[in-house]
Amino acid sequence: MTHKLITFITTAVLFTSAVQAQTGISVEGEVSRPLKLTAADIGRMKNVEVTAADRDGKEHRYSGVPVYEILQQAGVTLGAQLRGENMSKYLLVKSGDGYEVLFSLPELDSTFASRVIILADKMDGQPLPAGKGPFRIVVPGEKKPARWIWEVRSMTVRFAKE
Ligand SMILES: Nc1nc2c(c(=O)[nH]1)N[C@H]1C(S)=C(S)[C@@H](COP(=O)(O)O)O[C@H]1N2
Ligand SMILES: [Mo]
Repeated sequence: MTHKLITFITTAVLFTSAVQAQTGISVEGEVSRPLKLTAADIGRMKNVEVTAADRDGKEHRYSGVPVYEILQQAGVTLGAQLRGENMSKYLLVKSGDGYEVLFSLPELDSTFASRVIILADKMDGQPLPAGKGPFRIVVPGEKKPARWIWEVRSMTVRFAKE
């Protein structure tokens, strides 16, 4: 191989992994199976649609993966296991711009919560607008969208218990 070709391939590989690192989401902390989810992995998971009002009170249809599906895949203590000391675990979601938001596990668990909090990748059938994606948490039924964290990079489960 010529030097130029090797340089080209190396650059292509580095670029591809940089893009994947940007769009992928890691699930870590108090999980039995840490995950590095690519956009393709997320695309294969259960997809749901919710309707929620944005900051201006305008309703939109958002679709994506229920956060509990992702946590279940990572082996987080949900469902029948969400009891005792596990009741003091929380999920911290981090974004590329340093913004971080917190959820308790019961508000994400389908056996507790009647609303479904999702990791959205579409609004009204279209990919999320530039700067608000590629993945954004959407919390239906909340009066302000401050927890609708965009550019999601990681989800970390931890114990708050002292
Ligand atoms: N990554 C990230 N997500 C974020 C924020 C932020 O600063 N960074 N701001 C939040 C706040 S405080 C609000 S009110 C909404 C605003 O969303 P909008 O710009 O789509 O109306 O996004 C939330 N998601
Ligand atoms: Mo806000």
